[in-house]
Amino acid sequence: MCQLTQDIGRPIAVLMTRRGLVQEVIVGTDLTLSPTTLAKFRVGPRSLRGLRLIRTQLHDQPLSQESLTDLAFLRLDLIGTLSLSPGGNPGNLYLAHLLPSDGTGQLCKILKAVPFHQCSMAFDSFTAELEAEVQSARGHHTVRDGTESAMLVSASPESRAEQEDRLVELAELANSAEVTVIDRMVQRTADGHQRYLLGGGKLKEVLIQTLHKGADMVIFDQTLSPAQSRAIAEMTDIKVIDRTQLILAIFARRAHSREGKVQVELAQLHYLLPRLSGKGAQLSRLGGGIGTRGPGETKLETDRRRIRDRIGHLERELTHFARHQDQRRARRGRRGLPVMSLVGYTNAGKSTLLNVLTKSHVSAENRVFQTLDTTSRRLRFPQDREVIVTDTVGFIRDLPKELVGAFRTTLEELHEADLLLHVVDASAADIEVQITAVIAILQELNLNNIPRMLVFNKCDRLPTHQIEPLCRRYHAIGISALQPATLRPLLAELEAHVRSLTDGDAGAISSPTREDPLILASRP
Ligand SMILES: Nc1nc2c(ncn2[C@@H]2O[C@H](COP(=O)(O)OP(=O)(O)OP(=O)(O)O)[C@@H](O)[C@H]2O)c(=O)[nH]1
Ligand SMILES: [Mg+2]
Repeated sequence: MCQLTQDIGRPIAVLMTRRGLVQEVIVGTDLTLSPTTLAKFRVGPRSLRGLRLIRTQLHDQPLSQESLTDLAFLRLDLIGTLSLSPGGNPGNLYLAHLLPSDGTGQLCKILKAVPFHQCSMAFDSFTAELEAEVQSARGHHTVRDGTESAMLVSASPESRAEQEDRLVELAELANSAEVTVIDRMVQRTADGHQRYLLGGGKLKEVLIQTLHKGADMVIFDQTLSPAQSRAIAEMTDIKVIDRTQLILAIFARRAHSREGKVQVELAQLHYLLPRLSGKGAQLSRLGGGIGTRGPGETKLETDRRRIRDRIGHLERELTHFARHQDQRRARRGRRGLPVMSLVGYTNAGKSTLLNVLTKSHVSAENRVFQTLDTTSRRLRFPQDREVIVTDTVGFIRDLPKELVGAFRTTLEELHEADLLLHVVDASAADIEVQITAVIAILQELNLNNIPRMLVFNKCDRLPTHQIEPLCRRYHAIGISALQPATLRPLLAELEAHVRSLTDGDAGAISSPTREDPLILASRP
């Protein structure tokens, strides 16, 4: 190699396997590897690529920053530069290798330069040991067997603080999908219309950190356009998904009823369809989502047409469900019972409230999107008045449009409500954001002409002196679903409303809520 370099006056690089088989020879300074090589030697989480790169250089100098970036980004076993001594003989050898993630942030180690003929490194045993260390290193994170881990990334023009707030919510979503968060990265970008959502160099940095920390995937808080998804998949082997896919994955896990499953699969297919022009391997990463749920790899081998057919089939199935729902509603309507629907941000405590109001046992847990299916229960007031209380899927800001579309039938039930109880987690840090997000979705669903009552839940978590002023500011009724005694004012309010409905006296909602712009006393 040194002789040839001397002859042609340009550096030469060879890329070889652990057994010493040369895979590529690159002449010149541009070290871009061919996609065929990269596809043949894929790098998984916590592994090295199984390739080492040795190149010559005309002048004796240490490894460049670019070489070290290549080492980290390509996860090479080892990188080395061999300098030419005068006369074209091998001179100094500069070597560097990756380091296992140990929490120090140190990515790689540069070895002391040695004259080529004095290099005593046994590559075989060295790489085997290094790979073993890399595989066992997971920093201080414990990731349960069979689950995945992720690096969370936000890249937007919003302030750092705003982005960090959003990442808190993204981490809750990840938690709900049983994905362990390894680390978070925030990047302020000028505008979101880039090839990769964030600059190419920054993306490389994100991917290097993800590989270094041994995370299984990157989750972006922002929606990746189909073009961005494809561009990123071309650049890396790592699974890169966005918030929408994460939410879809949670829904896929939680859907129990046939109807719920159909709705989720529809949403996933609608998300996938525009992203379906990539090649096989990319495609599987795009559609893979989390775990094995969602349209799996085998299904993805089908072409767009088959997916369209499937969408058509599922949509017909949904229409069938919708018809059944109409019948159910008609039955209920005949009984003439008023319907009160619990709506609100996910994890606000809707199911807990339904349970305590109606002495039921629907599942309520500290996990976003616990509820997907609608549940209806009777609530009996003294004087024999009865209402139906329904609990349904929670909302979240920037609810993926694929989901709104797919959950139309579930959400359509809300049109039957005589009153919407908007349940809010009063202890949430971003209560205003959550309220606004819910109202925006209600508007989008054309539900804003149904009378609405604002209920601040989890008041037990607030200092007592804050509860009253907070509720007054928003014209809300404060409760704690965990403390039944606190429900009295709410029950009184509800009963008054029911009386107004059954007695036809629409104005019976008592003050102080009457002037509340959020509460419309009656339907137009
Ligand atoms: N401290 C406190 N916790 C509550 C209260 N109400 C509910 N929670 C807790 O909040 C968590 C979420 O409650 P859920 O009833 O599942 O909330 P949800 O609105 O139905 O949530 P999704 O179905 O995921 O949209 C659970 O861990 C509840 O125990 C409350 O008044 N005080
Ligand atoms: Mg619930």
